[in-house]
Amino acid sequence: RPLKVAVLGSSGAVGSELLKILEQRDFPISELVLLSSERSEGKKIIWKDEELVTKKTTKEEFKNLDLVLASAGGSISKKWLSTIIDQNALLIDNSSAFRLDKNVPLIVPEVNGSEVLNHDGVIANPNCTTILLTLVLAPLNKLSTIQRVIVSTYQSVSGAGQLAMEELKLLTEQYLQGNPQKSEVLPYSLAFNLFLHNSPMLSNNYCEEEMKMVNETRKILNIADLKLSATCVRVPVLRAHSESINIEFADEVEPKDALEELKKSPGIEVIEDYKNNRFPMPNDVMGRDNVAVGRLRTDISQSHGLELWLCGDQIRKGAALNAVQIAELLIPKK
Ligand code: 11C
Repeated sequence: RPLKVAVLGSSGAVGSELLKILEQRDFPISELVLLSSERSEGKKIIWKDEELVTKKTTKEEFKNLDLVLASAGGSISKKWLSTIIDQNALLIDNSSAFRLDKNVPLIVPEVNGSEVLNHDGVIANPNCTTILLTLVLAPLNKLSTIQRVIVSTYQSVSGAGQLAMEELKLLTEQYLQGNPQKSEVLPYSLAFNLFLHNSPMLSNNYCEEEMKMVNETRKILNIADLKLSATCVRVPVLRAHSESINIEFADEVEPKDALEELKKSPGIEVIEDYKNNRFPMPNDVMGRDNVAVGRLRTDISQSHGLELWLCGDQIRKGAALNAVQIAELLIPKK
């Protein structure tokens, strides 16, 4: 039967994409409830030719819901969790609040979709950089066991939300007009600039985002002691993340074998043209579902090493699409 679904955080960058994807994929919905903060209440949104209005999130609005897709931040998800569970509804949560909890599956459908049923009312959607990374690591791990991963990210501004996207456009215009730029959403202006990821710094001198990549990748791949080190960088790109990935395997993995494996893996496409020096770019994947990989080459600095590059739309596969794909795993196939 079609489900009564709520989108919590419906006016944000991920929330808006969730609505688009639910429509595009014809997700079976009997009623869609758009929940938002008080600030964004009353916003009119056209969904499937119908005008819906965002409502302030109150207990009342959760009545008889089957599914809540949340993208309003961890504290909001935590606040409403017991209400959602009381309704016997399922929460698919895009925040980091529950990701490492033992009884909360952390799912990338193409990688560990089989774990989706092991939940007590909450399923977590991983961090965007982690989703893109694990999508590529999982098939390669079949060729030879992964020993160590070094990853550097080039993260778009969409990961910091809708307002940060608007700020990048504004500050770029101001830069071009020769005006001083003052950033209010992000700590520094990203216009013609980049900086190390703006998440809180931890005691080991990795930032939160970098440690999310470590801990979440271990959980999704089910390799508790996977050696992984990440450096996360924010770049002036609107909505697609890129990653440079160095993998050390137990045995030699030929780039052509890795490429063949990735070509047949769902959600991945290869863009690799050495003659013309043409490899994935953020613009190739913007607004698209597939993650693009390329530039596979043997690491000349060590044995059993492989280098590769990927780009994936942060708002789609990095967030909203992955969440909807998780929900689709739970509905009977047509
Ligand atoms: C970014 N990955 O690009 C972040 C945003 O834990 O879901 C999402 C943070 C998260 O800044």
